[in-house]
This record gives sequence, C-alpha cells and structure tokens, in this order.
Amino acid sequence: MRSYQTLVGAAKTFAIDAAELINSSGKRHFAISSKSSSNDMVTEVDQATENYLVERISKKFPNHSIIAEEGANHSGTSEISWVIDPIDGTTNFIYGFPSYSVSIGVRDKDRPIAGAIYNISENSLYWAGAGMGAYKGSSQIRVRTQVPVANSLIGTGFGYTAVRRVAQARFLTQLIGEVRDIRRAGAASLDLCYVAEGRLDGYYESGLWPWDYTAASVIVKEAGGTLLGPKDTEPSGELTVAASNAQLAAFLREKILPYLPFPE
Ligand code: LIP
Repeated sequence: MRSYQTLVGAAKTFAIDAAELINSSGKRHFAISSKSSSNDMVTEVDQATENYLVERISKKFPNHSIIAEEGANHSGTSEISWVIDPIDGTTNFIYGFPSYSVSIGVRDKDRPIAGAIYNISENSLYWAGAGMGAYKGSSQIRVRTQVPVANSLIGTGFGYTAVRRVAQARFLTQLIGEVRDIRRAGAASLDLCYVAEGRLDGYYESGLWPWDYTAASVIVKEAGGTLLGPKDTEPSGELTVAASNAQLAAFLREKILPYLPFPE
C-alpha cells in the first residue's frame, strides 16, 4: 500500500488554515450572489477561500491537478488530484446555522485516498487516509453499531429548484415511516462524517458533486462504513448513499432507485 502520509498531513493543514480564513471573514459583511437558482448561493468568502487553497496546493504540489466548486480547474502532470469545496453548506454559513465545513479530498488516479473536513461550527477536524483509519482530531472514529432499519436515523439533503425539491420530498414521504427519523443538516460532507462517527446511521442524497463527497468517502470507508452509488460502491452525482452497515445501505439504495433521476 502506497503511503499517503504526506498528502494526508497537507490536507489537514490546508483545512485548518482555510477554516481560520473563513472564521475571520465570517464576522464582516460579505457579498452574496446566486448560481443555478436564487437558492443556490455563493459568497465572496467561498471564492476567497478557494483561491487561497488553490494557491497553497499549487505552491506545495505544482504538478497536481485541482478541481473546486467555485470554478478552479487546474490540470497537472501527476496522477494526484485535489477536490475542494471551500465552504460546504454555504446557505448555513450565510445564515449562521451551525453546519458548514471546508472539505478537501485527494484522489490517486480516480480513487479517493485522503480527506480532511473541518467542521467550522464545532471547531473540529475529521480526517482519514487509505489504510490509516478515520479520525476526529486525535480520536479514532467508527460507524455506529448496526440497528434495524426501523430504528435508523437517516440524513439527507435537497436540491435547489422547486420541482426537484418537491419530487425529493415526495420520496421522503415514502421513507420516513420506515425509519426512526430524518435529519437535514445542510452540508453533505458533514452528514457523511456524522455517519462515520455514529451521529447518523445512514445518509442518502441525489444531486451532489465530487467536492461534496470525495473527502468524506475516505472518512466513511476508513470508519468501517458502507458507501454506495446508483450501480456500485462509487458515490456519484445521481446518488450517494452511506451507512453504518451494508444492509441499511442496500435498503436506502433500493428504496430510492425507482424515483431517480429526480427532475431538474
Ligand atoms: C450543499 C450540500 C448539501 C445539499 C445542499 C448544498 P453547498 O452544498 O452539501 O448536502 O443538500 O443543497 O448543495 O452548495 O452548500 O456547497
């Protein structure tokens, strides 16, 4: 197994430093604009944080590729790529709702091999490297022990257009009676970390981007969790499922597949 210690260490440092930048920016007025719809917002802090991270990564790893939510797309000569969400949970950041993160993932070819996610509201760092285990700060984390579907606490999220949200809510009415309860915290990277540390039993969402799930996919796997996509074990924009165990993950995927793709 190739050692990814250097990449994990760098991702952790970048996440901690980016969180400090966001915290210092969050106490002043900042410009807000919208992207795919009026509900899909982005702030100048998102952009400034992304620019900061691109500069740091490019300086330390000039041959690596970088893709990020707010548009950065650098092609390198190395097989290593960085996948960044400068603020995951931007709406929560704008409202001051305590669930937003900076998410930094690293892939070797197309395989996620390192992740660092700073939970800014809780001032805590989730991190993992392939074969290294998953941690919150210095404490190792593991998924919750298996519970029956009817006793499972499930996280999810919704898209940005009304037609999509109504369709997703319609599916939710078919699920909510079969599980303990639902949580919608507003940042996929943190929802996935919550599965890894046992705050949730499972999570599903359709409509994510690689920067939402790449870092967290390493953390979930290294914490002993199960990850699924629409056809295999690879999360995708169509469907990302994570759970403490394979049975719950399979239940969530089989339940939602007939409803996909949700309308845009
Ligand atoms: C968010 C995701 C969340 C989803 C939100 C939003 P963003 O990412 O992390 O799971 O439900 O609609 O897409 O846009 O805040 O980086």
